[in-house]
Parts: sequence; C-alpha cells; structure tokens
Amino acid sequence: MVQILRRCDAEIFEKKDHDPFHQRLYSSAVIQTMVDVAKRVEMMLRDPEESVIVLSGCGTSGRIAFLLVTSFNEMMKAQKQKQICSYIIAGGDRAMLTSQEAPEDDPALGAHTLEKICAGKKHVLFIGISCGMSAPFVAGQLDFCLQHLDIFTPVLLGFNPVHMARSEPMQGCSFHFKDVAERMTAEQRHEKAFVLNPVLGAEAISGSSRMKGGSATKIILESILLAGHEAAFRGKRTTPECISGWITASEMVYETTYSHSDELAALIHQAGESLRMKAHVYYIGWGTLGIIGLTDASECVPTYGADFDDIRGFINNGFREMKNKEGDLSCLGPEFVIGHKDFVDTILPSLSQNDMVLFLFAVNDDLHEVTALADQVRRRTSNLHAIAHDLEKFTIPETVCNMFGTILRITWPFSSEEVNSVVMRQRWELSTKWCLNAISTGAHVLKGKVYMNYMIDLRVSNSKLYTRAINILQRFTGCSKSECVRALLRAIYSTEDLSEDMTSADVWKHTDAANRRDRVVPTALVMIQCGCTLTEARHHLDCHPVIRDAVNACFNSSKTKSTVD
Ligand code: S6P
Repeated sequence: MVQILRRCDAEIFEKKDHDPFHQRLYSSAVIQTMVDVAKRVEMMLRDPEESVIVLSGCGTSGRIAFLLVTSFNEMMKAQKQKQICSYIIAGGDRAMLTSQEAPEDDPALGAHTLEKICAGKKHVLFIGISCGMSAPFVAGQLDFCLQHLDIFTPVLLGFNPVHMARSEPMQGCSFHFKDVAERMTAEQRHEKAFVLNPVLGAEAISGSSRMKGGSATKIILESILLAGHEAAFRGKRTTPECISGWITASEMVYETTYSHSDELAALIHQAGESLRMKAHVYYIGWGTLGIIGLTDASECVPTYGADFDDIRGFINNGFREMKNKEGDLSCLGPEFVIGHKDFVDTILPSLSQNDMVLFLFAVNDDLHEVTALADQVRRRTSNLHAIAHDLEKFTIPETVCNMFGTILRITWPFSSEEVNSVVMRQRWELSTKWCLNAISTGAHVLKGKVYMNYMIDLRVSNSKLYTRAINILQRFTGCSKSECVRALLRAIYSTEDLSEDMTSADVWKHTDAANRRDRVVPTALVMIQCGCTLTEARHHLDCHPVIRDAVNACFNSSKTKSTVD
C-alpha cells in the first residue's frame, strides 16, 4: 500500500507539458497563474488597512484553508505586520473537527458568509477551494465575487479541467458550478479572475480528495502566499522560477517522507490491527502537527463511515493552540474534546494494549512535555509510536526516541537557523499529512472498509456523496440508475415500501435522512445484488462484520446462483 500511495502521490509532481487539455502543477500556464495570484497577494499586503485575503472551502479544503491562514497570520504577527488573512469553512469551526457535509450544498450560505467577512474592505482576494470543482458553497461565493469585480478578485482552485466541473443543479440556484467556472475562465482573459486547476491524477481511493487534493492545495497556496510575502516585504520579485522553486521544495518533502516506507508500513499495519480489533488509534500532536492529526482523524467519518472515536486527534493546549475564530468549542460534545489534558483525563484511564497511540512532534516542540506524556502512556500500553521531525544539526535525543515502539523519524537536511521558520514547520506539516493519510487510509483498507478502491461505506451526507453512492451502486451491480436509486432510498428510509413523499423528495431531504443512518450503501448493494429484502440485507451484513467480506460474499453467491440458473 505504501508503494501504491507513493506512486499515486508522485503524480502531483508529474512534468508532462505536452497535453493541452490537462495542465499539470509544473505546466507553465499553471505556474504563470500562480505568479499572477502571488502578485495580487503582494498588492493586498502593501495596502493592509483596506484589504483582506480570504481562503474558503468545504471539508478538507476548508480545514487546509484554516491551517494556511493560521500559520500565515502567525508569521505576520511575529513580524509585526497586520494579519490580513481570513478563512471560511462551510459549517463554521465545528466543521474542522466533525463532518459537516450538508452546508457544502448551500451556495447562498457561502455568499452570505463571504459578504459578512469582507464588509467595509475595498480590495478582496478571494480564493475558493474545491478540489473536485463541485462544492455549491464555493460556487455561491465565486458567483458573488463575479458580481462585484470592482472589489473582489476571485480565484478558483481545483483539480479538474473546467469542462469536467460539476454541472448538477444547486439548491435555489439557476446556475451550476461549471457555469461559474466558465465565467471565471472568461474573466481570466482580463485578469479579473483566475482559475488554478492543474490535474493531479486520480486519488488512490476514488473521490478521497483529502489526500492528493488536500496536499496540492497546501503546496500551491503556501507557495503563492509566501511568494507574495517575500515580494511585499523583502523586495523579491515573484517569477515563474521562484514559484517552481517552492514546488520543488515540496517535491523534496515528498521524496524524503516516502523514503521512510518501512516505518510507514509498520505504522499502517499497527493502526489496521487496532481498528480490526475494534480498538482505537489516537494521534497526540503538538502545534500545527496536532492540527494535521485532528484533520486526518475527522475525515475518516465521512470517508469510511467510521465512528468519531475510531481514530481521534488531540493537540497540546486544546483550542488555545488551534487559534480558531470561534474559540473553545469543547462544550459542543465529545468530538470537540481535543486537549492532551482531556486525553489524559478521559482516555488514558481505560486505554488498552489494543489501542494505538501515535505522537506527532518536532525537535522544537516541548520535549519535556513529550517525554512526560509518553511516560504516562507507557504505563498503560507499549503500543506507543511516533512520527518525529528534526534537523541534522539539531536532533531529538535518543532517550526520547527510545520511548516509542516504531518511530518514523525524519532528519531534515536544513540549517538549524531554519528551525523556527514557518517554512520549516509547513514542510513538517506536509510530511506528517502524507504519513497520516497513508496510515488512516491503509488502516481502513485493512479493516475492510474499501472495496476495489471505492469507499463502499461512505456517509451519504450531501448531494455530491448521494450521486457518488448511486455511481458506486451502478458500477458494481450493473443495474440501471433508477433501480439503484430505489435501493438506496429503501436503505436510507429503512423501508420496503417507498411512499410517494419519499421518492419525490429532493436530494437534500434524502441526505438529511441518510446522515443519521449507518451502512446505507452496503445495505443497498446487497439488496440489489442478492435480490433480497432490507431485513435480509441487514442480516447478511451482520453476519459479515467486515464490509468488504460482505460485498464479496454477496457477489460470490449471486455468481453461484446464476451458474446454477
Ligand atoms: C474528501 C473529504 C470532503 C471534501 C469536501 C470538499 O476526502 O472527505 O470533506 O473535502 O467534500 O470537497 P471539494 O472537492 O469541494 O474540495
């Protein structure tokens, strides 16, 4: 799996410049657009009182927006400059830790949130992120910008060609995402808007854009923001060469990270074992590495239909460290209890040997704190491991490394002066993201939550995922769309007899109901494939707790049946 993921992620950096329809990250047109956008960042930074840069997205795209804005603003603060970056995540800050897929469907909400955040500003650089070029929330925002081009410069970041942008109707709208993307392209000719859409190749798990899509979002936007910053404050002109230089630095992070494939494979194996035994995986991170952990963990719920506590993240100092707009959200429920102290108080007392604990830290984090917490964990379990970053001239002491079973330790070839730089930290974040994406994906594959590269047990919580569920059913059963829709609705509404109200309801009513139900897609798949009732399908799934086994068994039995017939 590590080797497959390694090859898959390599496609982000592929240098094929001869395909006119599919621009890659290194294609000259993409680099030029990045230069153009970096120049807009420079302009905003030179006029901080009147300007704001907004990064916005849904799900992972919103989480990456948050992370980038937080670290860029921290850098500005440290250099006593005005913090002019802001983030929007569909569903608000709670969406950083939990799956809030429904607000993604609401274009009016997107536009309204953007309008509020930019009130009174004369210049707004708006970067709307939608990896699949599909999120109505972002389309609503881009449409709003296109109507106010005197103030807004909209940028669309995604990883599909414009002609493949989503063209399904959006809630309460006369246009769809593709319309907006085409209008953006038209405005790009007058440099009033920009579309940044290199293709990255398919995701390892179909549709899991948190992986390559999320990594490329981070790489592209960090390069743009840093280039703009260097131009505004260090007089360094933004050129295509300097943008390619930033990308090449990320490629080096990719190479270095995957050169530790043995340790990575060991960690995937360990996490898979824990999930298979119905135990847990806990990421205990420091600073922004903690945020990477929280993000990775929260994404397993919509992707694999996981429970929130299958894989969970914790960060030192909890919400104080997150520095999110809405502050401490811990009163919202157990998913929002994220501090190390909370881990010690609520999880540690019942931690078992089957639970895996994975520390995420770097040499400049508080190593006393790391040691003390590792000591406490070791008193309950030896299933303690780490991903740790240090530098050739500033290494983590062996005594600390020896506390962990498997330690994926990456010693980076940078000077010790870089240790506190934002750039160094961003590289460690990217490296940690690659590792955790591999661990949580691999562990769920081992748990049997993936069937032939499809997230067969996804939560059907918005219109994109509803369409994806039908596509999955059609692909595997070969049945007509209408048959698949009926089976899906029977599973969603938990009934054999669909009423007129149910079949005629709109997709948002379906997703609202589906969001509260488990194993919706597997149930529908078994019903279609085995031609059985809802109760029989559920019974079949109960007999095969591993989803992939359940699906395999029903395909095998229908094969046998048709041979006999
Ligand atoms: C994907 C993740 C989702 C997406 C979200 C936005 O792995 O589970 O939460 O990030 O749906 O997608 P997009 O294509 O608009 O960036």
